[in-house]
Amino acid sequence: MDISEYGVSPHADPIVRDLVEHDLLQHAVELVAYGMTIVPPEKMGVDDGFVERLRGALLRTCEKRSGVKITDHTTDEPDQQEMGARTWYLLHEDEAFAEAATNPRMLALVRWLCGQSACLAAQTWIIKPPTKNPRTSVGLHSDAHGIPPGGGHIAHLCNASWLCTDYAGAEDGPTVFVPGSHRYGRATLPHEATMSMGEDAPFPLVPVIGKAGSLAIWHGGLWHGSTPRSRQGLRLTLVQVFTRMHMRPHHLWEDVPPEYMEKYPELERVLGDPGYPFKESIDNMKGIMQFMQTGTDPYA
Ligand SMILES: O=C(O)CCC(=O)C(=O)O
Ligand SMILES: [Fe+2]
Repeated sequence: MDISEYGVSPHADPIVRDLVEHDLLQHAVELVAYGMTIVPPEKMGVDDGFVERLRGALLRTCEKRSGVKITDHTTDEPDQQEMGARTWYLLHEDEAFAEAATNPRMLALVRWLCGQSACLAAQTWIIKPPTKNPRTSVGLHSDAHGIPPGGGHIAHLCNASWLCTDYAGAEDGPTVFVPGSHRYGRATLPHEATMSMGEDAPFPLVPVIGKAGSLAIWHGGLWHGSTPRSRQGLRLTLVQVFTRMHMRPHHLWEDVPPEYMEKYPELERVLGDPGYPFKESIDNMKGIMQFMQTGTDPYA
């Protein structure tokens, strides 16, 4: 018996059929059980050309925006700070970003997590040289910024990241996950964010291991961070955030008369000045940090 053939769940049926057709059922199960999965390139239907196009697009955009020229990503080691300032808002920069956002097998997994109405919310990159200062590694966090405790188990958003270089082991300084933490239903508290992710980590951690061209996809509420990189050259990743429709604003409030703003100062706050939406860079970090606090405190 194939339940999807009964046609009584018109939203779920096409997703289930896509997952079956593309041999993605193991990955769908891993997303439910662990909150994360890594799909190898051969199952994503991508060839070496795709990874090369995407890596080229990342390197060109990085050079255009930061002036940092990377001629050989396997040996060059530019300063991370210089490359890390204007990493967002990529779609218009290169067609490879549109290709990456619409891979049908990726979308089947995105829709499995976030439903048929899932929208692309953001694209950004990680270009990671060897770690000089371990404190600059990314601490444990959830990507579900702003979802307060009590937000439940459903994925309000997910992260669908294309690995653009091989992640072979700890030397690559990979993303690491706390499997099952998507069920905790809250972001990490400050002391959890700064916890060690080495041998003495208080949570069992699973690293991303996969070839370039793999997709690492996770439930937005899953706790993760990354460990220091020791390998020569750069780790390159295209990060994509997909959200459910309810995460989008109804209005952008672009036409509010300035005299209203002056007369009703509270408008600035209630119309939302949290730092979203933004373009290439986050220039309103203060607002975003406050917004992230709602991940652990519903009154923030
Ligand atoms: O792999 C990393 O360095 C961090 C990744 C991360 O936190 C993310 O993509 O949300
Ligand atoms: Fe993250």
